[in-house]
Amino acid sequence: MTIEDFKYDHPDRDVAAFKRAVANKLIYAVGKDPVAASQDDWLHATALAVRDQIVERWMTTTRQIYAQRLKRVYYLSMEFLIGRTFTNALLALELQGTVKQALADFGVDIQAIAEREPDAALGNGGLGRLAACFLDSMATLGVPGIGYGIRYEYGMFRQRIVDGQQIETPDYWLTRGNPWEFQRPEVTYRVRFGGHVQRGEGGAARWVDTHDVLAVAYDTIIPGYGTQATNTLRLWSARATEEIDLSAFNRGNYMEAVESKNHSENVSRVLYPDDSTPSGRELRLHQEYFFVSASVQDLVRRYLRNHTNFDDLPDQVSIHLNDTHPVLAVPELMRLLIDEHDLPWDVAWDHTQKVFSYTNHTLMHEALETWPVEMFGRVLPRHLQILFDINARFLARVTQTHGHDVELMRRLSLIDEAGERRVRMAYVAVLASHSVNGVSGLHSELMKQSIFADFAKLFPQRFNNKTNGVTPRRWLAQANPPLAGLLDTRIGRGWRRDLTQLEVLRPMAQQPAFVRAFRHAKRENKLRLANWIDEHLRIDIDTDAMFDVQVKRIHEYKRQLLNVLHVVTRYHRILEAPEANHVPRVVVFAGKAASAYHMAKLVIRLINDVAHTINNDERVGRLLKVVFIPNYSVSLAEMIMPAADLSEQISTAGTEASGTGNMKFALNGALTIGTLDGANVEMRDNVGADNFFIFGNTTPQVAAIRASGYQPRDYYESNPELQRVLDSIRDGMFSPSEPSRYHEIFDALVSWGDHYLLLADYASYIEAQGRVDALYRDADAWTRMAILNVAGMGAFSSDRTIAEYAHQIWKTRPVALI
Ligand code: HBZ
Repeated sequence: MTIEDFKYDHPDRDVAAFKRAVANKLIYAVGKDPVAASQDDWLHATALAVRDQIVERWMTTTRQIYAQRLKRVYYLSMEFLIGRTFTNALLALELQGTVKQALADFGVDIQAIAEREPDAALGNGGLGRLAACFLDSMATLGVPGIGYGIRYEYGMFRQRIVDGQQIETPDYWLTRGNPWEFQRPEVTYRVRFGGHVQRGEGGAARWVDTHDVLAVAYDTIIPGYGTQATNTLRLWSARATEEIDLSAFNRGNYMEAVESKNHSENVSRVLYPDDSTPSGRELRLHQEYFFVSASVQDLVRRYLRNHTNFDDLPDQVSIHLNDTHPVLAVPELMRLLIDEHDLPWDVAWDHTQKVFSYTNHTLMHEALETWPVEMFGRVLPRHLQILFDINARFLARVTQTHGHDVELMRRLSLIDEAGERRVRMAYVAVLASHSVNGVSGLHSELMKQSIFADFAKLFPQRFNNKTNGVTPRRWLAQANPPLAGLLDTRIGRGWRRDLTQLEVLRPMAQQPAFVRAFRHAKRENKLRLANWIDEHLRIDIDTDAMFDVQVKRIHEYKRQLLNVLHVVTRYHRILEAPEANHVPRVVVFAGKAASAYHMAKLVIRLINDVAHTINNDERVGRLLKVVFIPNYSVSLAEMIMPAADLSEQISTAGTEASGTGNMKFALNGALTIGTLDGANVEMRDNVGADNFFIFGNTTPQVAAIRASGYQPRDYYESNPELQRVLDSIRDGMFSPSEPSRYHEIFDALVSWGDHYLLLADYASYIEAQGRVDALYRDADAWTRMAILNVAGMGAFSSDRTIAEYAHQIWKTRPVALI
């Protein structure tokens, strides 16, 4: 075969043209002879050919945003959990058919190469994935948005399960190159650390003797769906400055020179894998400042390209803070305006407040970021001064309006003075922003009553809610071809850009033919997952069984352990009455634990031990199987969620800010068993309470139980079934080689206070699971309810969320493209 053989024409013009494009890329960009090309080479070449089709749109969009002098949104986030790009790009361009055919002509299976693409796992969980859904929606709606973040070399760790336990290994996702990014060596900024501040003429601050790191931009194209509009995700990578090398080199210490170079490049090396407790490490503070400094320098430079002063800054720029991680952008913008551009303080502060907005993602006290003043001052001396100045002016104003209330000052201060002095990053974000939002109705209310109560009284108009959403392109069109295809034939293709169109499914729940077709689509997805589990985990599961799924980060508040208590309850019931009419279930878990989170890791081990015991117990057979899928990721979620019958959203009421997995499951036709927590509340309202399995104590009830002195032992002693379950875990039923392995879990629940109220919710949960079983026995009734769930999910598109941010917070107009 020769190279020319690979360029022969296909009767379809688009296919023929695309084949030529792929062959060209393979030969001239990848440098491979088609006869010798590996799957990875084909993927790379195809990705480059697809990318070419997006680039022109990208340039047009950028040019038009300039020409129309549109306000831009800069979405600052430490995490963008993008997953795979290839299939998503094909979807955006509606190119799947063409590319599939072109590759087939080369003897290449599109599915096989798509699965070779590594996930860009530059995030921990919901917060990072939300940022990725938002990028997709901003592009689709034509919102002129740029994402700014860090190009971590190592993303979220890879999880292996060895002897039932989580083992972390590094995820070097760039090994085979990344065809979706453009390196921009000319877009490089100096980011300074350390040193000290001198006072120059007239008291002007000079920040000197710093250690500097360079931030180099890498751009990824974010195509919109059904539009020409295309946005940018700009990620920063750290490079050593040349002078670091030279100074050490001149002293004749080559190794020292190289070492210090490595040291500065560590800044963008690795994503911190903690999703709730801030790490407190100095490198993390460096990461935060590194990426916001580069981003703010970049956006100021872009603004100054067509402005001679800062008067228009608030009309041209919005900076959004995805949680507090990027909040150093506040003192950084102040520093640039005051120290480098000589603006008076009050003008700079007024601009800052108009430009910034902030989203909070958690109420948990231990999750709120604070930095020791000592460390902060050492790493960022000038920024600490600026924060002290902001604080002093703020507290002086409060004194004017509220008198000298020392207790109020102590509560409002940006500096926590109890014990070691610390900077409260969330307070900086609230004070510097014109908008502070939570991520579900419940969460936004609780936010005003708890962590920000004093600020909500001072600035009531600042606080608002933006309920999260998910992109229907990735989470339905791409993840669930059987259901997407069914919807296309019955209601048209418009739901991809307007998810409220799902509403028309409501009456179709009464049409037997549609019910059958819907169930058939679910079945295909269950088969796909069952095959995967068989192939990768060697567990044989029954696709007629109910697929009961809980996939998310492992955390005590998310209560995977409550799910385990239910599984063990079923196990005992089966052993006790093997002939009874049990509803067969496959209970699926997946999720990562933070590497230092002992309890979460123990829960993973328990799940695996329980799975091992039950799956190998012949008395149980097909009635119950438990599967822990290792290394949960975006691409695994795309396979798991469409296969679920039942979605477990069982956090203690008042703890899960929103959840977004809950939305993805329901959108894919799973029923939810859940507490009245986060966005579950709004989902229930939208699909109807009759179509949602709610259980457990509500937020006010949880508060009341705690306030009256919760005694978990009372629940243990008064519920024999619960007692049997807990005793069997304590006594080694699932860890016979080490019977004491789970004593700690037993004690945490029964003796040490059961902080997340598992025992208080157990009976209600088991009762709700009984209602779930009863419904599953009636396949048509179940499917009708699933259809009504899909029909009610229109509001949970991230397009709706982003439209609200754009109108109410950012006040941006979409780009007009011809
Ligand atoms: O953000 C999650 C919330 O737990 C979830 O309820 C919500 O739906 C989602 C989107 O709003 N929060 C996170 O995922 N948080 C993190 O991943 C995180 C990462 C690094 C940190 C702290 C939190 O230092």
